[in-house]
Amino acid sequence: MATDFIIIDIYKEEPGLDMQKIDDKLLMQFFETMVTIRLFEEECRRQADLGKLRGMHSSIGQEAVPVGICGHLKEGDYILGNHRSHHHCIARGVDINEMMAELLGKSTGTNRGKGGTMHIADIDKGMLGANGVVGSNIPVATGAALSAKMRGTDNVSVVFFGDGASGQGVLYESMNLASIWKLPVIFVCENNRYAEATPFEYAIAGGNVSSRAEGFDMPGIQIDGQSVIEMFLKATPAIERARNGEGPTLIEALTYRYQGHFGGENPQSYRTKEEEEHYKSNDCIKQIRNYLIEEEVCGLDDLTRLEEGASVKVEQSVKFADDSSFPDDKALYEDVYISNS
Ligand SMILES: Cc1ncc(C[n+]2csc(CCOP(=O)(O)OP(=O)(O)O)c2C)c(N)n1
Repeated sequence: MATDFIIIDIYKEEPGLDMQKIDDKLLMQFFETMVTIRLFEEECRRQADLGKLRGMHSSIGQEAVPVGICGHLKEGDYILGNHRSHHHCIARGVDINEMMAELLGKSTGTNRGKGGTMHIADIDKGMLGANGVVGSNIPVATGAALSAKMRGTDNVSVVFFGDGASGQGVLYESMNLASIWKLPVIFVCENNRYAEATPFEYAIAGGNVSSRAEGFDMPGIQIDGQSVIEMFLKATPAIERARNGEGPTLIEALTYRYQGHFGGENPQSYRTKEEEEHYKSNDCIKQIRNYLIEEEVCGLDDLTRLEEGASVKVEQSVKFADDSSFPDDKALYEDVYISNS
């Protein structure tokens, strides 16, 4: 079994967990959103098994990362994702009916059924897009941060990418520009231990991503990505720094994907069952569920109500998608840009 992550904080003192900064209502919202993501992803798997949806990358296991970060965001803030972005979208409030319709190729989808799982975008909600090209949204997020700064707002831009994407040079070009221009961007690397079948211990020199921040004169911090409370609280200084015009931060969220790299990948011969069980035993939803009960934030019946509500909404998303039509043939010629040059 691969060694467990060792949480390090090379550049800055690790911010403590001040539970005063997180209220009960927000904790329950986190639980509800994480359950919605999990059920939505499980439903996507069923839809794929029925042959209605193709080639998705499941975010099950990683729910706490965007939920904790997006807990800080307000109107006008942007997020960008990657090929594994359903959890980013739901955490930012994208409508799951429109997401499911998009996944099923229907005209009522976020992208009118023409984008699919790796291109979900909802500009009004501040989700500027998922993207199938690894690393490609990192400079887009940096540009969005530049835009927020030039317009004189205190809005921030967050980009989620994987440990594999941290090998792309564009991350370092973006970090450099963001640092010299003090752009309000938060680079969030979701280190789920593998880029397809390649373990991060093999591919990442130095063994971690966060310490690379030091060379760009910005804070770099590792956060336990299986704890939504840690994700939220420890990301606070990064968000405040960006809003205050002090510049970017690199966050490495230590997490784990439970399913194969893509929908149909099975078995995952590059990792052991013991390792999978190790992470599942520390599951992010179980953790917050136990916390809410143990700390008497709410009762079991409240949690059941939230779970049932999420389940109904996910069921309705399939009905909404099934009842929607596929795009007309003439839609082929819509949203197409022609250059005369
Ligand atoms: C530029 C580019 N190179 C290669 C690929 C093929 N590819 C798709 S996902 C992936 C692995 C990405 O790993 P990581 O960034 O860690 O994200 P994860 O899948 O773990 O969420 C690769 C190599 C791609 N889509 N784009």
